Amino acid sequence: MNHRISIIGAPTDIGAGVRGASMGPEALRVANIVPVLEGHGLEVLDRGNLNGPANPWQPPKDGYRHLNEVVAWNKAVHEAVHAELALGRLPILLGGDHCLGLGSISAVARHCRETNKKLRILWLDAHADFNTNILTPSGNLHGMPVACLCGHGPQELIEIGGQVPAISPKWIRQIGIRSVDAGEKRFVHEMDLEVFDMRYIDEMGMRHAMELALATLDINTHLHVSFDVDFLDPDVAPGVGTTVKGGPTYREAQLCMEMIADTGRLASLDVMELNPALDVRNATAEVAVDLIESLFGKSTLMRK
Ligand code: 5AB
Ligand code: MN
Ligand code: MN
Ligand code: MN
Repeated sequence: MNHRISIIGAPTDIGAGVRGASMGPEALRVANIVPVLEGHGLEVLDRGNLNGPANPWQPPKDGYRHLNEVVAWNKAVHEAVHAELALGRLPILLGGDHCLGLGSISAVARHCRETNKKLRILWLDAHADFNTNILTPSGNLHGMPVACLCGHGPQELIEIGGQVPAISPKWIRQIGIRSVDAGEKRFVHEMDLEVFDMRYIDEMGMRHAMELALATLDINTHLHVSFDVDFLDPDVAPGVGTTVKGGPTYREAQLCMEMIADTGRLASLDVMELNPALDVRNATAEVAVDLIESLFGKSTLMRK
């Protein structure tokens, strides 16, 4: 794995339905994300925070809330993530709400085109984030980034990566899903997304789900993880705007991260949707940092 890490903060809640994810980057810094990674021998550069428009808190127009502002933030994220990849570094995007997954992953996809790499995306989330302006119950763009990446969304957003669609649905594996809207569900099936939902994890276990999600990676694969903190059960991670009961436990989430680390292929990461305004003494930020530590190779005594 690349040992040169760049932290990029994107302090906005522009795509969310609840305010507060804009404070996520700072809470993760307060929870010691930089020294914890340095403790594993990684070289960490904190690039500070990106800038973008304020949240005007308006109702949706044509099925989208804050589309212009979401485009501006995603352009900034796209350029920042792409610049770190071009320098041969491993970007960690600290959100910010999950609409920014579009900017981040479109940058990763562009880098993979430029360097002839295969891309595999793990989407760790309670939600599929596969809505469109027709299907969405809310108009919130944090519920739409996966659809946008696959080419279904407003032109000015889907073309940010320079190629439409930015990715193929075949490159994605979704894990931990347990809240999908009715129309969104039909669309997920229509596009044939590979989803390891909570029912699958209950029946087959996290280990089996991750074995399949990580199958067929090879030396030429760029592995991107988009970690929505609401992936976790609200008992361990209350500090998110859209909690959904029945998520992975702390141990299941650790195993998920450890199995990703074992592949040695992790090349970029998003840590999204942490909402310090809803957290309890920064506990969710600390859990997120714990899990990120495992993702970067913290191991128990059994492995070296
Ligand atoms: B998140 C919902 N499906 O579209 C919608 O937190 C929730 O980035 C989306 O996964 C949650 O508004 C978006 C009801
Ligand atoms: Mn999400
Ligand atoms: Mn979510
Ligand atoms: Mn959320």
